[in-house]
Amino acid sequence: GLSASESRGAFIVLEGLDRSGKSSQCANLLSFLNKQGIAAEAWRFPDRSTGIGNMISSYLSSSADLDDRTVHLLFSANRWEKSSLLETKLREGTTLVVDRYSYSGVAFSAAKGLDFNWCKAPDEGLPAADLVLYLNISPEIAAARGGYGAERYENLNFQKKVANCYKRLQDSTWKTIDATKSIDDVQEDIRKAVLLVIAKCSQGQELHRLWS
Ligand code: Z5A
Ligand code: MG
Repeated sequence: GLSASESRGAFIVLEGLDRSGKSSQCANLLSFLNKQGIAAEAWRFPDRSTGIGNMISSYLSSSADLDDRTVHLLFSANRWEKSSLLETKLREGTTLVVDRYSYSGVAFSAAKGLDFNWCKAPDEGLPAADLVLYLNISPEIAAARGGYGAERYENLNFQKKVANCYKRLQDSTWKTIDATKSIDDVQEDIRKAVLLVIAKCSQGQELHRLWS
């Protein structure tokens, strides 16, 4: 683990329903941070580049059918396989802007009907985000945006269940962002919150672990 007082990068996660704008905001945030001279990388989960990520990808595109618990554990394993690199990056002072993380893992699987605490268990002990930016939008407004409907979970009823599960995960590290504003206005709100957390982490804020 990281001792208090050691300067490090911040672990920022963007969460929210499908089409809430996470990927667009991550890309904008990364170029903003880099322009400010802040060392930062953009990551995303699932990381489809690994062997496990490949299995997840074919499941999401519906070309492979997997049991719900099996796919849940694959998503979790996909985070564990990246976790030591993730910690190394933070310790080296790199801020990570991460598009989805364990919070998606729990929200999506619990929305399918799996037990909420069972869903949390495999991610216990992973690095916890310093800041979770929850891009808040109704499933109806999100569905009206481009590209909706291509993958497995993209239907209104399911997205409503996901939103309820996200609510149960919120703690003091979460900041709710109004994702119905324009892309630029959402980005403004995100930058303010992110710069504060980056400053705290550079002063040595301790890295926490899920789920504490
Ligand atoms: N999943 C899981 O089950 N378990 C896990 O552990 C994890 C994930 C980690 C793949 O995710 C699926 O995996 C996902 C959860 C599940 N479920 N599904 N389906 P993904 O991250 O690969 O999903 P995605 O396809 O990249 O996109 P997304 O997340 O659905 O969208 P987004 O990144 O939030 O939005 P966007 O791509 O930035 O924007 C969407 C569109 O809206 C685009 O046309 C934008 O130009 C437009 N947009 C964005 N912002 C705005 C604003 N402010 N106004 C108007 N229009 C906007
Ligand atoms: Mg996305």
